[in-house]
Amino acid sequence: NDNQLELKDFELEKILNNNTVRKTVCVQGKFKDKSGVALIVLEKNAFTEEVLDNEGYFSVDTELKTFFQNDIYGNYECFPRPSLNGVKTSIIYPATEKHIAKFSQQESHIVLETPQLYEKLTLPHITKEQFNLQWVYNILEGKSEQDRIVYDNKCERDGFVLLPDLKWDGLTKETLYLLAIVRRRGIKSLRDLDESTLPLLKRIRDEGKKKIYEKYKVPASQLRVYLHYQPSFYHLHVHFTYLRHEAPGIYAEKSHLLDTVIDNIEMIGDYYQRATLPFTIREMDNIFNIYETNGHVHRIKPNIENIELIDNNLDS
Ligand code: M7G
Repeated sequence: NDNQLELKDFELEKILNNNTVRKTVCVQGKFKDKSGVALIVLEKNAFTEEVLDNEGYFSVDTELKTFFQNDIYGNYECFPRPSLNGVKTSIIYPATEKHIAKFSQQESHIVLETPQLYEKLTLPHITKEQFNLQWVYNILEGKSEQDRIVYDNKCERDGFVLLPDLKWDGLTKETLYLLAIVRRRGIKSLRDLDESTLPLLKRIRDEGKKKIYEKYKVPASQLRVYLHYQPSFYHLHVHFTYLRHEAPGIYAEKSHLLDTVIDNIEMIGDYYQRATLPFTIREMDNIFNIYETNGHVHRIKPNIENIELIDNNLDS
């Protein structure tokens, strides 16, 4: 297949982000003889309970290279069977400037979005430019990832599709991560939720939890069910992650638990149209320029000491 992307054809240009705690790296480059920028995200897989048994790390095929041994303390590098060493790989091709910004390490800031600022600055921005939602429509219309769907409620008004997130292999319970994508179009984000969407939200919560228990045996009490604000994709979706898994994006400044959202709306029907919602923006995002121009946030200036450090490094 001519369109098949092969890693041997990838020409690395730049490391956008290297997270040594998460053991992930995002690199930018090109595929040989292809135009357009490609991003590749590599992530070392989590340990699963299966690979820790005798067939896995502690088997005759495992090689141990000694760094040092001192009294009762030993330090080694372990080379397990090659089949255990897969690296989770995501390729985005062709990638846009917005994808490059999304995956780059950069300064971020919190802004307080009042309803007025939402109308004046955020809404025009997300209406004008946002990530393409084609992948969402492909799922809803039965064109992609159909074999991954865990549950499909086809009700046009309050239905949704539940399936593994892009970031999850769909197998490793330890890193469980599913998405519920609503069927109804036009609900952009948390800001649009009100009394009229309560039945939909409750259905996602109740049926989502039930289906995840049936399929993965993770009880409802161990699921973290939440929405992001701002999301990357403005078609309403809800994240389901395993409480013990520190999934990316579960920070206080980005996540809103679905139970809290439902409760807020039950108390005050138009809560999310009246609330001030804090969210983070990063300096490479276009929306940063908009909030900066209007005086709501200021770019971090590189300070003199840092510049001297950079100069010194260049000399040596
Ligand atoms: P978000 O809150 O809009 O933005 O979540 P975030 O990426 O900043 O968290 C969108 C979610 O959709 C993320 O968890 C993505 O990993 C997931 N996602 C993105 N894409 C392009 C796909 C896809 O093609 N398939 C699936 N199954 N999930 C995706």
